[in-house]
Amino acid sequence: MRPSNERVYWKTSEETLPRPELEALQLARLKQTAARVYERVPLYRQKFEQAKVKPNDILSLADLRRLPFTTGADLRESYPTGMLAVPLDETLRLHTSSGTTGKPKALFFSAKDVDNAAELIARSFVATGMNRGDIFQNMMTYGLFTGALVAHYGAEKIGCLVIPAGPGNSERQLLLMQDFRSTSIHLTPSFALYFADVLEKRGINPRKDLSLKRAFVGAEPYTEETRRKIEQGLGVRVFNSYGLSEMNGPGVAFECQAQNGMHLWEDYFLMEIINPETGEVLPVGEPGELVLTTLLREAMPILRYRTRDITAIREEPCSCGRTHRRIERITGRADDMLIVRGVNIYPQQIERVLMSIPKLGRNYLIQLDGLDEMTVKVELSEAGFDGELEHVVALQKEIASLLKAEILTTPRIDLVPPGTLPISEGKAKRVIDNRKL
Ligand code: DLL
Repeated sequence: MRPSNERVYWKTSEETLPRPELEALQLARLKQTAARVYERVPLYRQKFEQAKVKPNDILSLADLRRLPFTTGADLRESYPTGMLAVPLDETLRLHTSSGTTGKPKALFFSAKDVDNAAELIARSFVATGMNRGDIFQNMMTYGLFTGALVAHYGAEKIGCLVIPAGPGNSERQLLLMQDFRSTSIHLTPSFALYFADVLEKRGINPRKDLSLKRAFVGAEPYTEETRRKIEQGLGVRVFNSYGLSEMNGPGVAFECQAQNGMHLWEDYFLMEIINPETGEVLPVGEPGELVLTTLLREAMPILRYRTRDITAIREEPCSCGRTHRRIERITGRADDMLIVRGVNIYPQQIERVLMSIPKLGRNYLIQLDGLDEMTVKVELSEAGFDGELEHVVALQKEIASLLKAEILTTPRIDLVPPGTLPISEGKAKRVIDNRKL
């Protein structure tokens, strides 16, 4: 039954604002944000002085380029409270993001920030067709990670029943899904792939036995091939969800029903694409590193944050009517790039190949040893393979040659039985680089 109050937009006027008005709003908010950090955050005062720029110098959106970048290192060095723009007692929530090295980043939210983060998720979910009446099973990690909590409040705002399942415990997930008829789930691509294995093993046909309609999948990079595997395995439409703790968490950019890039919510964030090596701003459409500026953050505004995520901006209008421009699927992080025998390789290139081979399962691992020896370990699929030695060798050869065409190097292929590689409930660790040890 379709609920009578089904919405197409969460807030129509905000999402369909004509571009000139949207840009005027961005400029006003940028000016306020720059003035706020200049007055209140010593790190920014210092950066502005070094760049010989004052908040009043911002006269147009193009002047954004005159402002300094912020990096992950800035956030770590300001840990715990160095980047706060409000007194601590005006903050309401703390999330952290731990990178691969060193101190975590502490991200503070004011009451308004908490509400805005929920607004953006509500807006994102509604853009996928979720509405009051939908049952939202949140399979992201609750805690310091932004993924679950931010989405939780957004779904409640819409008026959905929210099941705060958290990740893991697949049997319980399945029980909840069956008994409460969850229609929408939120999880990482690696957990989604694993959960698809669980359903297959249990002989569950998700399209017949479950009520799932859609999965919001994000928090780590994945490919179109992986999206298709998840869609088949869980019987859902997968919507790509992009965000980062430094910018609230999830709800920064989200696919709408047109599923052709992710709308980046431009009334809350300014986006730029830069050359990750030189910092030069690139023309719209060219791929490079995404740089984001918060426009409404109170507790911790951040200017020109270097996300390290590689994508491109799309500015052609979307059939959904939203005027916020889109970004393409993230192809990887600048930091994830592997150099193997002199060739630059992103793990997603390997994933794309593996996920397109039906005889392979859904879990894989890339290992680097010694002098650039690469081994790709991948599970065989439950159904698609008989295990005959001859067939194993032929399959290994096929994978190696497909990979060679993609990454210009021939890795060793280790085919392993289904269910034998480490499973991941949150963000997967797909690369083990023993070369650095
Ligand atoms: O992962 C926030 C989030 C939670 C997004 C739930 C979506 C869903 P962090 O832990 O700070 O925050 O990690 C942010 O994860 O810079 C990207 O490298 C990566 N990432 C997040 N979403 C996607 C996506 C959350 N859809 C970092 N595609 C980001 C590719 C993604 N990478």
